[in-house]
Amino acid sequence: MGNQLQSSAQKVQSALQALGFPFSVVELSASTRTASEAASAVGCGVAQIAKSLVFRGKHSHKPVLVIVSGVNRVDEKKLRQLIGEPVGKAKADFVREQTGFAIGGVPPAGHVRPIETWIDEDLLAQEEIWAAAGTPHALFSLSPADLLRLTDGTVVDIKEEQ
Ligand code: 5CA
Repeated sequence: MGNQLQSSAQKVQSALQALGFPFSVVELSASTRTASEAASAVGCGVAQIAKSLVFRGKHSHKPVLVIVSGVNRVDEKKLRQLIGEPVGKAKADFVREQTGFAIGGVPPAGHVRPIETWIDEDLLAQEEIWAAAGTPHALFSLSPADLLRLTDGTVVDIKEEQ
């Protein structure tokens, strides 16, 4: 049977189970720290990687999670329009405090507290996507429809135009 997961990956696996999802976290020896590394590690396209990026409202200081396709960048002006205040990229310690996970392994759900979540519409064009599962060596796969159910996120046009 499978090997034991590292504790942060196990935290994600347990959270997924508790939320009623059957996804299996897989741990790879290769790095999955970046979207392109993650895509190479599982043999999928970079567009199929769901990056979970944390931003911070500049006035409210509230965390905002944006889940974007691995090939896209978040347009902070579009995010500002959506949440009604300017945003900045969260610093590493804020990410850990708000999600319970370190950058490079932030999952789309299973955080220490609920986070307002926005989802890049481009992810819906994929049949299968892969998301981080707590560590820079752990991922799980799911459909875009499951990502919506898992995160209760809102699908939006959020990418920077090239
Ligand atoms: N495991 C991979 C694939 S799912 C992953 O987590 N990728 S990621 O893109 O969602 O997370 C890495 C992101 O963290 C980078 O895109 C970058 O935007 C952000 N990041 C990296 N270093 C820092 C830093 N020092 N401060 C703030 N954000 C950072």
